[in-house]
Amino acid sequence: MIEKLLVPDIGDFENVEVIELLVNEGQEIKKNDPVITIESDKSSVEIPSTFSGKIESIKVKVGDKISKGDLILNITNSNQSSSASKVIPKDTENLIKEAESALKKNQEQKTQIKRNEKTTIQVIKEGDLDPLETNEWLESLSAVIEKDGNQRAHYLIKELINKAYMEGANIPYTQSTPYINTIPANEEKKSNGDQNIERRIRSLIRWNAAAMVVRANKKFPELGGHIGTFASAATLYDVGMNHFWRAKNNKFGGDLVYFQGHSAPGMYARAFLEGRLNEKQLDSFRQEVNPGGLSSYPHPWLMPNFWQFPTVSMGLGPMLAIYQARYMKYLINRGLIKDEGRKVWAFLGDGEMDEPESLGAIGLAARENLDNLIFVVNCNLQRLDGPVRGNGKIIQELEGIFRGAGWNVIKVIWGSYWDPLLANDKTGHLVKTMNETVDGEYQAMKARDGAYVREKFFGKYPETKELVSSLSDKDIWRLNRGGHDPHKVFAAYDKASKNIGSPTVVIAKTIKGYGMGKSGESVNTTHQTKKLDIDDLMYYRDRFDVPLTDKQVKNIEYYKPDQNSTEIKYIKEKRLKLGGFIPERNTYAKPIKAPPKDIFDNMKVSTGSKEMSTTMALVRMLTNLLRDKNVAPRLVPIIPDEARTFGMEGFFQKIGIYAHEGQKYEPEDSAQLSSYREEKSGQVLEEGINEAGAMSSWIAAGTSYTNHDIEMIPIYLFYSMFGFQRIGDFAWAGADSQSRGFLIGATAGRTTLAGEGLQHQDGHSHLLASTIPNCVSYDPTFHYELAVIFREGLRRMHEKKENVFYYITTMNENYPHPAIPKDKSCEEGILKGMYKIKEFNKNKKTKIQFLGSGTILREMIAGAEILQNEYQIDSEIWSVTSFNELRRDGLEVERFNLLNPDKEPKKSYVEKCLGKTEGPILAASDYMRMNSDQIRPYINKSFYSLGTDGFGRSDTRKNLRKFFEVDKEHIVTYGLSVLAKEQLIASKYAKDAIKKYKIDTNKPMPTKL
Ligand SMILES: Cc1ncc(C[n+]2csc(CCOP(=O)(O)OP(=O)(O)O)c2C)c(N)n1
Ligand SMILES: [Mg+2]
Repeated sequence: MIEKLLVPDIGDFENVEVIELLVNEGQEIKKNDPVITIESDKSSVEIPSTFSGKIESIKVKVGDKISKGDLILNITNSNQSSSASKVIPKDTENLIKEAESALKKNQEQKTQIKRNEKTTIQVIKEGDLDPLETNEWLESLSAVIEKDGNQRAHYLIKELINKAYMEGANIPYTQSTPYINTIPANEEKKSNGDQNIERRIRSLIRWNAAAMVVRANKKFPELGGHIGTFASAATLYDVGMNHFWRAKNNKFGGDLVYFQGHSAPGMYARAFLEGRLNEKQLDSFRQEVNPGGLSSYPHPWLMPNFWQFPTVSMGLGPMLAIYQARYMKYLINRGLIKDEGRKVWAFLGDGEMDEPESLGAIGLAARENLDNLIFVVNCNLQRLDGPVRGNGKIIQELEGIFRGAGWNVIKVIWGSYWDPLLANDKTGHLVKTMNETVDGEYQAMKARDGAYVREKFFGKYPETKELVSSLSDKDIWRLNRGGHDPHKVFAAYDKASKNIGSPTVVIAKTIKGYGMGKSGESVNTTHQTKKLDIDDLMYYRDRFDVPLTDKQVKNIEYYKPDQNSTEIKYIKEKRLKLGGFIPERNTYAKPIKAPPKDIFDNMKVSTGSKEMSTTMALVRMLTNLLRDKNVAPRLVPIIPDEARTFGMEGFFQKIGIYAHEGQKYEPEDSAQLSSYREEKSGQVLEEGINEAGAMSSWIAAGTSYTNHDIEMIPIYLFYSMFGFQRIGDFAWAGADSQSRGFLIGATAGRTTLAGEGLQHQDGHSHLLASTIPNCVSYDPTFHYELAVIFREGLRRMHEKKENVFYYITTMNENYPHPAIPKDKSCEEGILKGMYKIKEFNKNKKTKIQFLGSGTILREMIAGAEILQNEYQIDSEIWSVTSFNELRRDGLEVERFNLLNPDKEPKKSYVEKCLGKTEGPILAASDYMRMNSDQIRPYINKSFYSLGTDGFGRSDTRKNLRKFFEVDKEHIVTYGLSVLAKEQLIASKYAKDAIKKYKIDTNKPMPTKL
């Protein structure tokens, strides 16, 4: 049966141009195969077939204008159902089934667990109006727990609270639980590790980490470093290293661990025992200029085989880890990697949690059920200057925030020595005291001694005083904090690793500078302590029983037991069992096969009179790339809620928006071609209004080649003003991580984005991009420039695996695009940063060189034409695709020449282009003058620049360009003025132009307006 394929609902557009026919008459196609591409003035979209079958006749041709309901083609319907194109990958199906059954099992188990014993903690009756009534309620609750289990009790309490709200009792219920461990002592999973050996190993790691910092600072006091942080976190790391974190190897993808930046000494000290680093390397801590030195903090750029994640700029680690975990699920759900139950662990400081970024994305982690994510917050109660929350309790505060966001919270506050005391706390006064004591007091207590704790803490109530009456001060001093107790930490990690359906945060209480004694334990200056005198070192040795003689301590010697010692054997065995060492950075990713040339070639022809923006050209190019079977699955388009701004809404239907739960609703625009389609295997990361999150996704995808051994091509499109300026520190971390991918600063340029005003108009992002050494940036004007640049980016990064990333600006100004110039060296010039695009040569008299970038190049071409026709001035026009790249080349050449004074000087690329040209040079871009001024030192001629220095403001493009003096009239006028100054023409021409174009010479500099 012959069916008619009509133009579907394409939204608000009519008379949209057909730009491509993707099928031929007689061809067999499947349902959903694209048949034509149409393009409005903003975006291009493919129209898919709604039938399968053989095409009988095509009723449209390229250039036709079509609207909803028009006939596209006739097709013999083969009646095949073709839902096959949208099947969920097999792995994903299995994953869902597994997760669902596990969830069910988990729930069932929970209902089965019945509390046999009554809680040991009783409610203190103070402030209770009717203790009898309270008791009745409590007994009822106990009976429910006894009979029907925890779930039922929880349900009833929830219902009671709901009812209270409905009755108007609008009292907020607290988000936090009592100040005790989340896991009761009797439910702790026990470690099978040998605690004695583990303690000895931990002590050696502690010692070597401290020794490394002290030795470096003894040699060069300026080097710095931290002892106190790792001292507080050693157990938290050690338990993970010995029992939980699985390394990447040929059988398993590996867990990913984000180490707290300034705990790095501890990681080096462990690697030393593992035999991965030697003494010489430890002695090169913070001395990285010569090869082999150890980075101050985790920096993959500087230690590319060791560190995986840069974390020391506080707040970035937590966000990067969240998006890493999300990206891992994305890869699984798209069927690109297997689900192996890998985890992402992130270690964070309690002070670090003050950073807005640290907590900024926790909602996403819960919303997306990231049960592959575990945060460990080391609550040593201190940051750099003093207490994190002297007047409050950071652990309780964090618990409330994370619980509120939907995380599984595990508090590890008290060590095992507290267990009997808590069990004996029949009156509840111990927990009451724990709840009432603020962090400032907790910190002060650990800076003193057992007698002080007895008086200040246990002395608060007669009941608590009594509780410790049989303990000596030494016993009281030994009462340990949860984060220093390997049993408690093990139980917490075990539970965290098994949690299903939500992310987990382990909030562990520790002591900053643990074991450092008077020199730095729990004192406000702990963070800064990097030198320990002999007495302190002796104390530290004794505190952790490090087998060093006094003489060895005086020499601050490292301690490494013999290869065959139980300790070294144990540490290696444990890591062997867990698949290898951590951290370690490597890659087994295969390069992506380059797409065929013709994908780009159709951008090298003229668009004729058809106008389009470079943003649109880019989207067209991506649409074409999505047809290449090698590249298509690897593209990761990332957009922070601006798809429609960039004309990318066609991607919603074509490749879907990633949504871990699929789409649970029929979208409002479901009848339309570009309707909003969310899908479990969706490809677009639609991040919402969240530039930091989008950038974190970009970094996760850009480092996929090492973290997941699969090369991916992230393309993050953003409003250029909300790029580097907004997320500069993330971009720096992305560079350090050796991310590969594209950043696209769309709607770029101070005068090109017209109406949006001061906060939106970017005139400096290229300068910000230039500060990142491995960022390659371009400001192309025409579609063929974009094609050449993008193709080279794919080649360098994803085929040749070069560790650079690309920043390309695209604009929203529509104009026709010429064909690529015939000159063979043009492509090379585009990539190097400049090439001659046009020459006005009619008059053969006076000449000027014009260098233009981005949209302002077009103003220059127009200005040059006026100069030739009205003033008989000739010119050569150079399209500068990257002042940044030109400067880099200039810098290198200049340095070479200075270092090789006896050799024939090399020529910079700028000099090669302009050295033999005639006339002065006038450069301009839609960016600050500093952008084009970058090449000034490499030119031996008079050089002038125009640019958009100053605050942007909303107006038409024409008015803005006039205001910033980069329109064609100003280019003509300034051109004449430059020639007059060079005494090549009389100054009256410039004066006449000023008059003719009504240029106000008294107007202040735009920077002052
Ligand atoms: C963005 C940023 N700001 C400031 C610093 C400097 N800094 C390094 S450590 C530190 C204190 C950290 O305290 P906390 O997070 O509690 O870690 P702890 O050492 O106590 O484990 C500060 C302010 C930094 N590294 N990054
Ligand atoms: Mg801290």
